[in-house]
Amino acid sequence: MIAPARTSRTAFRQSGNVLKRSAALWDSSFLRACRGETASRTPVWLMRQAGRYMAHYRGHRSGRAFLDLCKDPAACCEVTVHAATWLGTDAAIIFSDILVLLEALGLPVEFTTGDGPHLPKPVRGPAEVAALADPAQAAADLAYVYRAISLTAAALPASVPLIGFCGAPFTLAAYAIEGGGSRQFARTRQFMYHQPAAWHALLARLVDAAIPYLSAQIAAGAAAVQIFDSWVGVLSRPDFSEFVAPHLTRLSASVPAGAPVILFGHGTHHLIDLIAACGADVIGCDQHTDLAEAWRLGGGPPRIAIQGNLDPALLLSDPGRICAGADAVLAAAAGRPGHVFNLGHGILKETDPDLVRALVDHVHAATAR
Ligand code: 1CP
Repeated sequence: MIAPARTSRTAFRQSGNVLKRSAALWDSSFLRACRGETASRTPVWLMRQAGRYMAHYRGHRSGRAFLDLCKDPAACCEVTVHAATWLGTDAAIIFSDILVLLEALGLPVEFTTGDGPHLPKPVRGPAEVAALADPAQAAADLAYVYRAISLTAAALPASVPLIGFCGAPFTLAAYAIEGGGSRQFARTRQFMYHQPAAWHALLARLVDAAIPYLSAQIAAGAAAVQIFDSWVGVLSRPDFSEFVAPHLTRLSASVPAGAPVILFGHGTHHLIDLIAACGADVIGCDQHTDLAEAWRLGGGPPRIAIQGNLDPALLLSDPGRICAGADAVLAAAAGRPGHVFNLGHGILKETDPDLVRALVDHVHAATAR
């Protein structure tokens, strides 16, 4: 069964922050597509568009810890604006990380060894859930994110919306329980099956913090929000419905009207209808998801908009292969209103930035209407 949309897309109100940035923003190709409306061309932005593949980013990052960069609003603004303007994307995503919310909730996060985060005080039972910081206080402690957003929203071109974000309850819980990244999420699922009360209490606490966190990002100037459920694809449909959907639904429903909600998951092609029923305006699809099928399962345009889904590994190839891959994504979208072009997951750090810029140009040229 398909749940009603969180709000009627056509009834999106021109809420505070949108008004601040005028009709150019409201009419931007990105926000039009999120509302399921036709746009002058298919909007494009790319997950991890400001990241390690870019020399400019590496320059800001060198000699400092990753989280120190996240806590420097001027540097976050600079990195975000540079990536969006250099690439010519139709939206920017604020430079930050989903794990800052866990840190604010009292779980220290370290980025010391190689690529992955490490959380030295993982959540293993009800005692650690009860010891988490007050959710409202945690959101208030993230003032550096709101400052970065207000600086960035003011610095971006008038027609380029800024996307705020947070981690989804499952993906945040997985980092909190595993104490870092994982392949199988065995501890997470053991926790879920054997300590269901503590599991639901943990996800409720994460949502209690994410609600004021996203609201404050929107108040600071974010025009849309993306909820990253990067790892929820490991769950079966029944487990998603039982252990995740009620929490994700409460989070999506709490986002102030006017700011579209993008729900992104990786490996979630078997969950698309269930994710759509959680109340997203836009479903972010990975490269293994059939876009036409995603639209059908989500209720079709204009009920749902779809974001995706070029394989990020294709950007390691050559211009001919990349353009052919982009054309295949556009053919699957078939000109439906409400397509936001993106990758199926984040840009890989080995990617040549010139090829990324060529991809953005190609999507624009191929879809000018
Ligand atoms: O060494 C470095 O410079 C750090 C690399 C890095 C970067 C550039 C990390 C560590 N995070 C980020 C930025 C980031 N993270 C952004 C903003 C930049 C942009 O998109 O342009 C965003 C939206 C995120 C969100 C994020 N962090 C997610 C969800 C997206 C996804 O990739 O699925 C996840 C899972 C994280 C955790 C995280 N942070 C960093 C890494 C390497 C990881 C993944 C670790 C793992 O595999 O478990």
